[in-house]
Amino acid sequence: MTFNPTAKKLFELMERKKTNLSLAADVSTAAELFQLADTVGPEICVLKTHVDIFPDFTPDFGAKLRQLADKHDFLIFEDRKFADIGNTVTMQHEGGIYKILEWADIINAHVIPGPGIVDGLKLKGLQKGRGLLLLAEMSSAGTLAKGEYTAATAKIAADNLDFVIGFISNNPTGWPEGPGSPGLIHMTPGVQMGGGGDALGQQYNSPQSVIRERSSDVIIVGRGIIKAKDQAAAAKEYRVAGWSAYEESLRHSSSSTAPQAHLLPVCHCSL
Ligand code: 5BU
Repeated sequence: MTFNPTAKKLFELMERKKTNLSLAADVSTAAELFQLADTVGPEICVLKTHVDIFPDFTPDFGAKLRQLADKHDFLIFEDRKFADIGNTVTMQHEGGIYKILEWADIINAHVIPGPGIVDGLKLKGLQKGRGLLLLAEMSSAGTLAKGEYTAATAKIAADNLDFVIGFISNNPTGWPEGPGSPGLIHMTPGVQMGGGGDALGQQYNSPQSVIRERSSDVIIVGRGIIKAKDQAAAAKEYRVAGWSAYEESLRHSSSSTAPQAHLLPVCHCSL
């Protein structure tokens, strides 16, 4: 069970808004990002950013995004994928021009350097109540994050339940040693209604498959929404698909003996 305030906030807002949709807001400018966040904000639990893609980034980026997060009740997840030694990631998290620590509720990290990366991010993140997702699997073809690597990631998470809130995963139900400690959340990118992929190795599964068959908790959708003619309508469609699959999972699981990772968060961890 995670003992992290950001995890608690997330579980509560998912239930309040009836959404397990995260938007991957990979648009061309920060101006477009703010517009998009305002449009789809009511449908999402988490807005996922790549802050380093915006040519019009300014120091008030974080404050503007936080205003939108408060207005629409969502969390901000900077998909920075930290991957260095603890000392370096501490500086990357807090410093530079982006100052991610100031505005991102959730960050993520590869565990390729070993557990020191978690200690490094925790150094400033814990006191601010931030949460960390570990990259246990990826959605791209040929990913090396699998098998023993995934199992080792779950172990690092289990050793850091004050700060780690869950995983980026692809198929937690297929993990040989189970989907990690109870109460940790699984977020899964590579989601589009029709499945398929792109020309650069991205692989898509439907919301139903990700939540029901693969036992994830949160669908992360980018181009499925961004490229739609009507982004608000597309976001609503993904929210409804994701949430109804989640509810089906809850119903199914209460009538089976198999515990599922994503049932436990919703039972309000004792924080
Ligand atoms: P898409 O447009 O839905 O394909 O966008 C997917 C987003 O999720 C994009 O921001 C990626 O950087 C991110 N992503 C991913 O696609 N696969 C992964 O394994 C991880 C992140 Br981790």
